[in-house]
Amino acid sequence: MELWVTEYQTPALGYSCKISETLRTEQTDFQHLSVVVTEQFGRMLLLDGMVQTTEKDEFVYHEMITRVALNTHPAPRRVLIIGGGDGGTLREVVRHPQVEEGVLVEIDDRVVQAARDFFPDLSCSFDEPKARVLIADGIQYIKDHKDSFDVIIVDSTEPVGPAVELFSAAFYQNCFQALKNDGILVVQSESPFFNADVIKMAYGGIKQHFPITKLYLANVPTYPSGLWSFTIGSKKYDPETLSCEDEGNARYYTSEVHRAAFKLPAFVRQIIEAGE
Ligand code: AG3
Repeated sequence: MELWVTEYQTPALGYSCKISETLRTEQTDFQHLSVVVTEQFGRMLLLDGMVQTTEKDEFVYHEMITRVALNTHPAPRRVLIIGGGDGGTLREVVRHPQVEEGVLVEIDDRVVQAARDFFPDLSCSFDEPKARVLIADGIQYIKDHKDSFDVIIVDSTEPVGPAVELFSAAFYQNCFQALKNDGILVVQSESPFFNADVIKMAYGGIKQHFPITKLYLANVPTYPSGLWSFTIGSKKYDPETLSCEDEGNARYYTSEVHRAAFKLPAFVRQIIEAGE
C-alpha cells in the first residue's frame, strides 16, 4: 500500500508527496504538528497540514530569509527571530561572522522538540553560545524590547492560527520600535500566485512604518506555487546594496542572487503597486 501526504495549497489544488513513514503526529497547544519521511524531499515538517520545511529544500528558504538582511546591514550583531522553531533560520543567523547573539522566540515548544528529535541539520545551533532559544509569545516579546535589535526576522507560519497577528500593521510598528535606529525587518510574505492578499497586507503594513520597503523572491519547491516572497522593511540601508559579499557555506544565496531577487516579474510588481 502506498501512503501519501497532501497539502491543500488552495481549495482546488493538492500537493502530494509519497511517504515511507510517519515519525510524529500530535495536536500541540497551538496547532497540529506532523513529521513524515517523504521519498522526494526527505523528512518534512507540517503544521496544520501545511509544509513548513523539508530536509532537501530547506536551504533555499533559510538562506534567503536571513542572508539578504544580514549582508545588507553593516553590523548585524543582535538578531531576533520570531517563530522559526525548527531552527533553520537560527542556524543561518549564528553562522554569520558578525552576529554576536541570535535570539529565537518560538511560541510552541513542540516545534522546537520536533526539530531536536528529527531535524539535526536544522536544530544544530540551539545549544551554541551565540544562540538563545526562548519559548514565549513573540508579539509580547517584541513589545517588551525597545531599541534592542539590528535585525528582526519573522519566520512565521501562514496568517492563520497563532500567526495571524504577525501580519498586522500594529505588529510591524512594534518591530520598528524594537529595532535600533538603523535596523532591518524581514518577514516571509507567501506566494505571489496564491496569496497576493497576504503580500499586500505585509508590504502595505511594513511600508506604513519603514522608509525603505522592498519585496524579493526565491524558489522553494515544496511551498505553494514554488515562488515565494519575502518583504524587507529597513530604517536606513537599501537592501539592494550589499555591505558584505559573504557567501560562506551557501547553496542558494550568492551576492548575485541577492541583487537579482529584487528584480520582480510584472505581475508581482503590480501586486505591491496595488497595495501602495
Ligand atoms: N515558514 C513559512 C512556511 C509557509 C508555508 N506555507 C504553506 N506550506 N502553505 C516556514 C518555517 C521554516 N523555518
